[in-house]
Amino acid sequence: MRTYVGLVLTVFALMTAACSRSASADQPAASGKTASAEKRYPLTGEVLRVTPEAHSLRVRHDPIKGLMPAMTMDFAVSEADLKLVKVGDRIRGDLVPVPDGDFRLERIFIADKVADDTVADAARRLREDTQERGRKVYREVGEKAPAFALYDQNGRVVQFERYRGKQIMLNFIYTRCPVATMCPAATEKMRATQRLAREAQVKNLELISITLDPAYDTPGILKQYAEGRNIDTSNFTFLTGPEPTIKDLLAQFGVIAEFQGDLINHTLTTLLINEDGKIAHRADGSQWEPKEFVARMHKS
Ligand SMILES: [Cu+2]
Repeated sequence: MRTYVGLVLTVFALMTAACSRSASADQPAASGKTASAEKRYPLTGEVLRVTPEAHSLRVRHDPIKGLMPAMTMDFAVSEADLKLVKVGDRIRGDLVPVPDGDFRLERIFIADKVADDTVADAARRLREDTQERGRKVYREVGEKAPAFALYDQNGRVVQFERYRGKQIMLNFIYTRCPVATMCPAATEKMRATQRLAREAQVKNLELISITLDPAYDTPGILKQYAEGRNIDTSNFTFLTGPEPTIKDLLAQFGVIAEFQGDLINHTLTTLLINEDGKIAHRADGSQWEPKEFVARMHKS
């Protein structure tokens, strides 16, 4: 445990240095922090029309408290959110007034009471578990991985239990990571592992990347990330969800992440979880090899 903490702190120090350098060179113009300073109204409604050319959604929305009654309106939306929704979907999102009197719709999720309850329930249980474990929150190799429920890149709920009987490769990334050797490289290695495992006849592998940045990485953003990299999502899933859940998972899996504006100084950890939900192997840092992980997987 002592060695582990030492290692993580060293890696973290290196990473902090690496990330700070890029922070000044590659500061994104639109900051999430700025965006959250705008007035936002929670909106729910049904999608009536999707117009990709105009980046616009027609939504019949429910009454918006303190702003307007129920009505049908066209909203400007991001490319990422356009990818997520289709006509007939119930959605929820943030309505943001823009200076010219129009409205933008941001952070769109598929609205599904059962899914949302499942996520909230799992979040509460994970929170309790994390608090109960206290200083022993970190899960060692050989221990069970913590259960969770999150949203995938299609906006659907994914429960950890669904992966029973599967081998899981799991890591944490964020889509805005500007450090080529960190998240972008990690995603490439996950993809390489996916391919190698298939060649090695590993039939029950699932790859999971959980975002470090749930405030920005909505299902639509994750979908855009996966599509933009041509990732085969048949067994490679990107997950997001409530911030406390992400924090609890980071603590339990021993990953350190700290915001610096829009950038996140973070460590990298890649885990292999076996068919019984136990942590079989972990690699800290970016130096792991896909073939090492594939060698540890059960072939069938
Ligand atoms: Cu990163």
